[in-house]
Amino acid sequence: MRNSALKQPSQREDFYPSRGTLSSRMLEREVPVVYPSPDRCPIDRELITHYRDNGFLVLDNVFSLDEVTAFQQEVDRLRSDPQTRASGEVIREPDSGEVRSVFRVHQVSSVFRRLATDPRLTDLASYLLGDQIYVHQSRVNYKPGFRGREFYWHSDFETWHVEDGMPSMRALSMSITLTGNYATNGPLLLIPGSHLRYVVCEGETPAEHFRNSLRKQEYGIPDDNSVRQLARDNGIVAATGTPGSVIVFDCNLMHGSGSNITPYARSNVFFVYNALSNRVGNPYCDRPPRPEYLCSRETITPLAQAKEAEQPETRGSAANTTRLVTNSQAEADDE
Ligand SMILES: O=C(O)CCC(=O)C(=O)O
Repeated sequence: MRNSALKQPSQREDFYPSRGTLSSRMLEREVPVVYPSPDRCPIDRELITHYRDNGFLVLDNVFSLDEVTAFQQEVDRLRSDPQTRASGEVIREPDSGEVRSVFRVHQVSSVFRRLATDPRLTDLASYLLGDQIYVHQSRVNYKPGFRGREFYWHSDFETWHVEDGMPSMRALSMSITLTGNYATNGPLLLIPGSHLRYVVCEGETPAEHFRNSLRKQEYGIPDDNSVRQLARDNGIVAATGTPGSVIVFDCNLMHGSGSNITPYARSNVFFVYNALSNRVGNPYCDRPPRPEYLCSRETITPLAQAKEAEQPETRGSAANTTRLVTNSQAEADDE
């Protein structure tokens, strides 16, 4: 097992090379998915095993409808707030210009700052990562009805490693569903088990890649054969859920989502938790680091300290009900 401690850039070996002159191939993951933790396990151990083997979990009814209503109101406020819209930290739909993503919500919104430090999320994240944690990135993805565009297949870790300098796979995302995520309105699509393989991507990282990649990603995406192989081995699951559910997924899980042509907007808020020992270094590509709103580099606050600074208004158990999503269940959800 490799030591994932951050090395100085000059001595730093790149265990997950990608892009540049490399051709596409798959590397085996060599680091754990669930790290040893001295803390009490906040959910059933069966669910931890499911997460370890599949790379994701869907937890239902974590947040109440009243809480979700407050989160939705905050998304509406942020999307129409002139200061947020002018901040350069907002991504618009390529065609319609509608706001697609708002970044750094854990810093610009007190509602989402409290949510990012809510123990229902952070206890599980720090348990799985076996370390103190901090928010590497946060964003609301608002996929409007009718013309909400897709997010093409990718592993987040590939981008965070190459463009942000995240050394190892010791990070995860939690996506809180703010609307119904139905099989029909562009839910997250996940390839179970794909977190155990790293897909080397092709192509030189363009200058200021983030300006286009967040609207439509064309570099740092897997080749068709790799997706075909991963899907053939493990299938594809649609992570559906009622508002207030939490989708937890490993940083290297292959995922994406289709466009939304239904009248029903699909919106989710994402927090990416990284282990403190896995802080980012220099990017592994030959480009300057991405801006702070996409990757915490200068402002890293361990969440235990953030919690002391501001207590969440509500506390509760990790999840009221939980669900193991299998391929057959995803198919049943479609009906
Ligand atoms: O919101 C989605 O459907 C996908 C989001 C995603 O994959 C990402 O932001 O990395």
